[in-house]
Order: sequence, then C-alpha cells, then structure tokens
Amino acid sequence: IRRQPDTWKTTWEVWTEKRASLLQFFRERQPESILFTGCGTSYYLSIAAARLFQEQTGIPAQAVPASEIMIQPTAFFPPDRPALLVASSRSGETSEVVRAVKVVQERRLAPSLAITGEPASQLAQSAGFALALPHIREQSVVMTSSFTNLLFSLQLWTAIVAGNEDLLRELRQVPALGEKHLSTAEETARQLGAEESFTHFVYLGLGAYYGLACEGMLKMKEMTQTFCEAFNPLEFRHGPISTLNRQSRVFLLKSRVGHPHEQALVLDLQQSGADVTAIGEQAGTLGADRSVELPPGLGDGSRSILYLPFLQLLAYYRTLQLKQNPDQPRNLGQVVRL
Ligand code: F1P
Repeated sequence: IRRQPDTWKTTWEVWTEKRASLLQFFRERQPESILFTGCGTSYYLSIAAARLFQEQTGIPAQAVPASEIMIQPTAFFPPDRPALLVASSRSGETSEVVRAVKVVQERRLAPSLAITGEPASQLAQSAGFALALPHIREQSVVMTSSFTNLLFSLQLWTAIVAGNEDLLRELRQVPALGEKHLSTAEETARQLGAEESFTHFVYLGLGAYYGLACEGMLKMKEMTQTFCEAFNPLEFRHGPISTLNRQSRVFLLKSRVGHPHEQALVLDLQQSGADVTAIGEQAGTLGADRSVELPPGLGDGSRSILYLPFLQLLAYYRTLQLKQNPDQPRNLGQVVRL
C-alpha cells in the first residue's frame, strides 16, 4: 500500500511511451461507445473509469461486470455502431474477463483493449491491444496497488484519447502528491482501525467516486469480513439510512461537483447515530466527525486514486486489530476461475 506512489510514476512512463500507438489504435476504430469491464476490484475501477472517460470525451461509456458480457455478449453491442471493449484484470486470468474478451472478438462485436499486470496472461494474449504493467505485481490476494495503477492507467488513456494536455499535466502531479498524503493519512487510518466497536461500514461516492466507494467497501469486506455497503450519497437517504446506529461508521468521498449537498447529508447521517469521516479536498468544511484532507489543486477527475491509500490502510489496520491476516482473506484466492 505504501509504495503505491512510486509505482504510479512507472505507470505514467509506460503510458506516455505508448501514446502514439494507443492513439492510432483508437482513431482507426472510431468507437461510438465504450464498454469497460472486469471482475471484483477490476469491475469497480471500471465504474470509475467509465464515468471519467465519458465526462472527458463525450463518448458514451458504461461499466459492466465481465460475467454479464460472457453470458449475454450481444446485449451490449448494438449492430452497426462501432464500440470498444476495455478489459482490466490484475492477473489477466480471471475466467469471466478472459471469456468475455474472447467471445466478443470471436463474434466480431467489438475490438478490445486490455490492461493487466501480466504480459503473458490469457487476457493479454487474446485482446486486440494489450498494455501490461508488470511492475504492479502483488503477492497479496487483496488488490491494493493494482487498483490504483489500473485506474490511473485508464485515466491516462482517457487524457491521451481526449488530447487533454491539462489533464495529463494534473495526472503527472499525482504520484508526488500521493507520497505526501500517505505520510499524514496513515495515522488516522491506524487510529480508526483500532476502534473495534464499529461493526457496520458505509462508503458513499458520487458519479465516478461510486466506483471508489465500492472499492473501499470491498477492501474492508475482504480483509475483515465486516458488514459493509457502498452507495451514491443522496441515494443512501432513500431507505438505507434507517440501518444506521452508533456502531455505524460512514465514509463520504467528497467531490467538488457534489459539494452543495454534502453538508446537509453529513448532518443527516450524524443525526441517525453514525460516526462520519469525510475524505477529500477541504474535507474539513463539511462538519464531519473527522476529515482526511487530500491535496488541493486537482480536479475531481485527476484526484480519484488519492482516496484509496487511506481506505486500504484503514482496512489493513482493522484486520491487524482483529488479529487476522490482511493478505489472505477467508474463501478467496488470487485468481477466481470458473
Ligand atoms: C479480480 C479479483 C479481485 C479479488 C481477488 C480475486 O481479479 O476478483 O477483485 O479481490 O483478488 O480477483 P483480476 O481479474 O483483477 O485479476
């Protein structure tokens, strides 16, 4: 978790070196829609990437779990409209992702771009264009550095395809800002992780940040087997808020775009008994019980991966508190095969 910012620097280099060929691959295909896919963590990063891509390029994009494409490939590719499938997978061996890419190609529904940690994987071998990030190799079952590096990759790809030099410049600052942030965020994660009395965790994120909220939830669930949920912030008020009590801890991923509604939401959550932590730029302005500040100056689109190290460390410290092994969750292996 701690070495992530260093790996982001390498990811930046891998993508910018491949800039010309990536652009050529995209321009030759002229897709009118993009389908991002993956499983588990790789599906959650696809949710964030799809939204960021659509905001930047105006090209319709959505994220779908790879199992859905594997089972019903024709449901997602309208005839006569060129599309592109973008598949993410740390291992490149997860059955649903590999089969989804193969079936989409065999039936000529869309070309595919794959991003994976393993250059020799089935996914890398089957996709039309594969970009490998061997430097993200992780030994743990739980994906941490691979989530941020795969998402950072899709953000860089988005900036390249959109020809957005300002976004590329902002993304370039992220590794250095991440290093600074990690050194201060770790202490808060350690403190919160030690508070065992909280048994219900809720993660709230808007738009692309819904994917990040899902990932925060999954880390806590996999590492500690705690009851966790992720929601869109205002959706949470439509029923789920009634589950909150003094054992509930809510994490709100603050964004600039969602800001006008967040202060009132924090108050509602607190009145329902929950302890609220806000994470983001100027998180302290929301009146939450605690805030985790992210570095100022980045837009919502480039700040995304900076939310994760704190959420990962939080799950890690809770695992240690519960005397469990954060690298080896129950009932889960590094690669899920059908
Ligand atoms: C996806 C995944 C992870 C999960 C575990 C098993 O793998 O399901 O989300 O946490 O590590 O693999 P991948 O397709 O990205 O390799």
